[in-house]
Amino acid sequence: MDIIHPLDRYLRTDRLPHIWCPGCGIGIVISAMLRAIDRHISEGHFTQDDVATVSGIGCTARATLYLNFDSAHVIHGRAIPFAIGLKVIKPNLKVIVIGGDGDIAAIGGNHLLHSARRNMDITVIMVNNMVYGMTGGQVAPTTPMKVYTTTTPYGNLEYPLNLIKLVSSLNTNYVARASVTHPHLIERYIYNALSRDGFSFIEVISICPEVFGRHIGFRNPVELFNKLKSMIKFKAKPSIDESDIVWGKEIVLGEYVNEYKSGFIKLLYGS
Ligand SMILES: Cc1ncc(C[n+]2csc(CCOP(=O)(O)OP(=O)(O)O)c2C)c(N)n1
Repeated sequence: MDIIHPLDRYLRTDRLPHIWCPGCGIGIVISAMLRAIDRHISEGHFTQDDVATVSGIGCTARATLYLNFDSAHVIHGRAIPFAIGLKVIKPNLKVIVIGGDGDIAAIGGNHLLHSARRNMDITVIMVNNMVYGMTGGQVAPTTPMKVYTTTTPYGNLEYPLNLIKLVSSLNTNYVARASVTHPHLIERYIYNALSRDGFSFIEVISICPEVFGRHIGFRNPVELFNKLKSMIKFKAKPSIDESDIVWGKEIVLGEYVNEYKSGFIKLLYGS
């Protein structure tokens, strides 16, 4: 007998099994995202047909292939411009971009800046596993200092981008950081992001056991998960000054920006 999960209606189950490695954090993010969307749908705020998801290339970006919404899987780094075009032409859609830290903050970093600056009415979920996962664990702009990656064999010498600080400095309505170690926060922040106009950004700290954890000595996903969990600290009102990520030190979760200014679409079409 087939077992039907209540969230199956939001998945293209015929596309399963997925490509993600055992212990990967992406599945935790996707299920939390679906629970957040499901809550909005059951509360009558929008319907499944009102949701569109857009992604570029990468392990995280692969999600749109499995999600049962109108979806676009576009080229690496260009999910945000595609999402903006979609939102401008179909302003009633809830447009969600999901991607890795490489997709969103490296090759796609310029688009992130300018969509945030415009307070463009889209939600960006960036799954930060601190490396380029799909291509084998190369250094990313988010890799913490001193960490070994396949392209930094003597440890990363570059100071990482702090996306919370960066996006918060722009004209955005919502900036939050969650972690796969605390899925209820991912769900809550995605729900909150989808409850407002303007630009919303959620960084989800994740684990890549295969090409991040294994390379720095974690022998299995649980060890890496527990290490991350030991670093996580939730704050109801976090300060941007405490949002830097240093591997081995506290990583502060919370809602850093939580505002309800008019978004770009209202300026464009009037209210
Ligand atoms: C224009 C272009 N440059 C580079 C690549 C190779 N590439 C594919 S995925 C990827 C990065 C993946 O890392 P991330 O976006 O962090 O996602 P993850 O796989 O870790 O979820 C790169 C560099 C590509 N597909 N297209």
